[in-house]
Amino acid sequence: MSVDPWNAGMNTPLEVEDPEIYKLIQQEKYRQYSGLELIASENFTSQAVMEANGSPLTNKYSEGLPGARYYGGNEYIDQVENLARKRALEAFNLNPEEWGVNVQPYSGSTANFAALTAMIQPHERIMGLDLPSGGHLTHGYQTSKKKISSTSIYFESMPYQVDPKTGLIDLDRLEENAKLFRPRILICGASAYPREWDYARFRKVADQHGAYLMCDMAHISGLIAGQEADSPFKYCDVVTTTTHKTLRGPRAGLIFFRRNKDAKVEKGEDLESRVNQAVFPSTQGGPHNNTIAAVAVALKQAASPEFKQYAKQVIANSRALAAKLISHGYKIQTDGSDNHLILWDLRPLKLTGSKVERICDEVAITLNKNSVCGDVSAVTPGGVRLGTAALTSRSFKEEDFVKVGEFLHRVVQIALRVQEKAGTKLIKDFVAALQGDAEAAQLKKEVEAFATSFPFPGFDVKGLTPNH
Ligand code: DSN
Repeated sequence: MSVDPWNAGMNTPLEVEDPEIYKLIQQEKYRQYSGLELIASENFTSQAVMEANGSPLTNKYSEGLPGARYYGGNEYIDQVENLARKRALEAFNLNPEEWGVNVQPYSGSTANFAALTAMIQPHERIMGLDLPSGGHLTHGYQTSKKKISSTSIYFESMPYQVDPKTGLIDLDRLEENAKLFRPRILICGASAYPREWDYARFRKVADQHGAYLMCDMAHISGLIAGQEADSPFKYCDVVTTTTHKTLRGPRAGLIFFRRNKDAKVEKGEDLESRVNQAVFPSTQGGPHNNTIAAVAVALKQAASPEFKQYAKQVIANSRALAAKLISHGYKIQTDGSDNHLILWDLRPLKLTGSKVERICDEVAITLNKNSVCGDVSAVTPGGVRLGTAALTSRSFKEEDFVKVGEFLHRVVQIALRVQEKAGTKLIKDFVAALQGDAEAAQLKKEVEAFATSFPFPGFDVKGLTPNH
């Protein structure tokens, strides 16, 4: 059968149709496989999740909710979204009489903005953990010069912080400041906080001001689903999460809301209706149905007994890595970790996070620079953030993380030597001095040999090479 010219290529595999993009995908696969992935917000999702994510569900518009769409043809899409909603509640052991969930947010930032939009009016007040203390941009981040996040542009924000001496959230100061600021929403949850949350205390503070308590559990939602971290659901009114960090799904967001929160208000004005309206039509258009299907798959996996074992191992690995770094005399914020992440304070070594991140990139270790408590500038943070979720998905155990700690120790030795050679503190001189460094090249070889000796989930790594 002849093909119309405008349809040429529509049934051609990617490799043939667009070799440039195909090659870049292959190279990125090799990078993921051959390196040590320590970014605390990343993970490796499963083959089943990726199949659903790459499915023809991407072709469908379905604005609205199951059973009440603005477009026809949603018979199967409704079933997919209903399954995702049911599984989301099951994964977190929630009673559907008490909790509902919207599974349409495109990601964590949009979920958070929609959640705030649902609960309060523009210019009402929010309190979240300050970004340099480990909070997320969307918890109201602003600097003294500029309102950075839309959550500080459209709402009035006052942060709470960690105690610069202990690295722990200063709850007494939070409570004191809340008495002056009188927030309408108190936000708990963070992007870089290695310890458990005292949700009961947060609830107490919220109640002193008749405020909503919202938790952004994005980083630890997999640990909560695996019942290896305290659950915020007992205390919160709204809980948001991304689905691709410790939860190990595709990139997306969820908003859980209490069904009985505003029992006395008129139908259509209750929290459930407001959350659903805030997602669509207030802040989003058509849901990404392929992603919602992939989220449903990930949530099924997260409810399994094996996932509980995974969550347990993630934490055991994090503790093993923290202990290894401490054994080398390094400073870890809060001196350890209760979850999947570690904040490594490099300031006692007179190194910056940017330099260590740069060398790690050179030797196939991926992590990110991060503020540590007491940092004055967010532009040149004094530490790095490490996470164990991704490598645990590659079957790394405690002893493997001890080896990762050894590699990181060698990175620091190289960084100190290169900094000395550079002669200045400037990153450009540091990068120049790193060029052609034989010790870094040797370390990269060893890191890659180590990383490629582990299994890789989600896709076939056979035949992958650095160039294709
Ligand atoms: N960018 C994510 C993180 O790294 O924590 C949060 O959105």
